[in-house]
Amino acid sequence: MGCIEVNFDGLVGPTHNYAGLSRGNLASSANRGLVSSPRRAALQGLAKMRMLHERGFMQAVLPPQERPLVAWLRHLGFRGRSDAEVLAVAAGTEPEWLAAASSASAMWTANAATVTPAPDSKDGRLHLTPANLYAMPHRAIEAPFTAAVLRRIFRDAGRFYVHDPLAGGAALADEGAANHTRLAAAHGSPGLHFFVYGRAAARGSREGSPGHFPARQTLEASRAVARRHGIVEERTLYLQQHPDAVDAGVFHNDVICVGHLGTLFVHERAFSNGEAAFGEIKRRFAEVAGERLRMVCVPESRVSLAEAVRSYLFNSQLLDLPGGGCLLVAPEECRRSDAVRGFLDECVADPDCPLKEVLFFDLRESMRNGGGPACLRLRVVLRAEDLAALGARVVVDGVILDELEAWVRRHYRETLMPADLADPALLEESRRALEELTGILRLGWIYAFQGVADAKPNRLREEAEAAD
Ligand code: SUG
Repeated sequence: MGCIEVNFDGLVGPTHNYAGLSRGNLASSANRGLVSSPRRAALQGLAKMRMLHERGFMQAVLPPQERPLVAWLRHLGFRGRSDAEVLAVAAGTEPEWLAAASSASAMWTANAATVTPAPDSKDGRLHLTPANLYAMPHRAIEAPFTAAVLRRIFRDAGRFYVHDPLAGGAALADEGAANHTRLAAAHGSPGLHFFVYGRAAARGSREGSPGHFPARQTLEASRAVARRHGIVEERTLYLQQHPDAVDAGVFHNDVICVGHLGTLFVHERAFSNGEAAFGEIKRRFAEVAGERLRMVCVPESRVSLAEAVRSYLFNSQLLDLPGGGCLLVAPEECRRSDAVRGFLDECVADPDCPLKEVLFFDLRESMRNGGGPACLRLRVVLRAEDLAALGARVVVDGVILDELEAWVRRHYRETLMPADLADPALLEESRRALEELTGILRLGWIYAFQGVADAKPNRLREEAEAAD
């Protein structure tokens, strides 16, 4: 099957800010209350998209969500005659809910969904499960809109199947592609899907779980996603995150591991039972793909777990180079770390290492919330003919990137402080920006403020709470 990989990057929203909402995400906690720059954040993201597009990679974009999500604040009982009054009431009584309702966290599209390409599903369609992001309220409210927007884009039911987010509460907490890796000989060949979870809900107890920080993804959620996507059992593998890694700030597996086709770049302390886990990945990959996995395993002695989290080395993108081998798209912070830089220099100089080139990107605005290059993109492997079936203008070229850049410059604030979240002018500006964006991306009306019910916090979330 002739398939290509498309990276869907999240467009940073106009309310990008530092609210310290994610316990266990060290950057989010450390940068709480800092002044953010929504404009710079969005332009940094677009610069990454432009560079990869110009290098010949297929690049697409997903729109920001509506924030502050006034419909959710009303759902939580904050009342007012106008939306501005609702913001004022929330800000004056429980400002943490206003912060949660204002987060631009949907920019990290690696958490938008888990994706199973057509060659791996029993019915031959591309399957997507929007992540319920159950672990954190400011992220859990993303799920309904994510499902709605994915359904707009992947609307051809003969080719694509966008499932509902998993219901069932904490036992089925799902963080999407950030905890899933597909390894394959080629994009169109059958892949090995390895899912990484933080805790097994059925065991109930704390067995193998981190002691300090929350483990977000459950084994049960990963299994449910694999089952509903129709991946044959022989091509799945479930591994547990090392509890020390979670406690060191690895809140998603993509903070410590990245895989692409036949290459895996990983820290030695990523998984419980490290050696056995690596052996299992290699053995299973060889069975599925019929070739050897190229694994680059970074030892603690070269880059410590703490340095890996500080630099976000593994939250890099791996992309195919035309001459063979991989391009690593890494955060700028890696260049500044002697240990990381030294390791990467050696890799690139070694003819046996699959990493052939490294590009560093300044994504500081997103990084301060714990989001590196890999967090910002959702990989979707499509058949060439699927591209024409996409239901919006989301695959970017130079023209669209220019339009999006001008749009950001027209609408986004240079700076934002947590106290600004209650400013009714910010709400108006954000809505004006999103209204215009639906036109640029030809999405049609999709936001709750445009009267679209699907985008509102819906009954799925209430079902989940009831089941808890
Ligand atoms: O869920 N940060 C996000 C970062 C997500 C990164 N994604 C991947 N690793 N794939 C999170 O912790 C912080 C928001 C704040 O504190 O204002 C936040 O939501």
